[in-house]
Amino acid sequence: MERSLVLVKPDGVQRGLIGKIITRFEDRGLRLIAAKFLLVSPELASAHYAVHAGKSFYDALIQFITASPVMAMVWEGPDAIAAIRQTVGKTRGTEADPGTIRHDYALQARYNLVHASDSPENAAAEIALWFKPEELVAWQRDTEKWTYE
Ligand code: FUP
Repeated sequence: MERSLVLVKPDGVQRGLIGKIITRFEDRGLRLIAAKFLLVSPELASAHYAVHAGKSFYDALIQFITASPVMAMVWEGPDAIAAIRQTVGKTRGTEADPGTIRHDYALQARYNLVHASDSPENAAAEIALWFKPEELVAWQRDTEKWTYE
């Protein structure tokens, strides 16, 4: 079982896509175990995007992620990291496969709607950055026994 930090970024919130994006993950059979709606501080933004510090797009990315609220979530399931990144699609909407969130709703890299953890190690670090342990809810969807073994 894996966990992933998923953010509906400011463009997704402003465009009213929170529900549609959550539905993609619910439909996939994944389990939502934490959620919060917040305005991201510059400190949280720079910690979250530390790996991109110094890159040409970094300053614009920090400005973007702090400009308007985000919906932060943790989703859980078997191979959740790969499954979620597959559903999200490649960074640029014009390169993302049809049927992915970024293909269906996005065009460019910065305005790509969703963040999703890219490895178990990064997921653990990101979840610890965004959520307290007690904010993660242990539960099971009754449909899971008909979705995966
Ligand atoms: P992804 O894993 O697909 O979210 O993308 P990356 O980790 O490569 O990049 C993180 C974020 O940086 C992207 F979601 C958007 C932003 N970015 C840009 O703004 N410009 C770029 O050229 C590349 C990434």
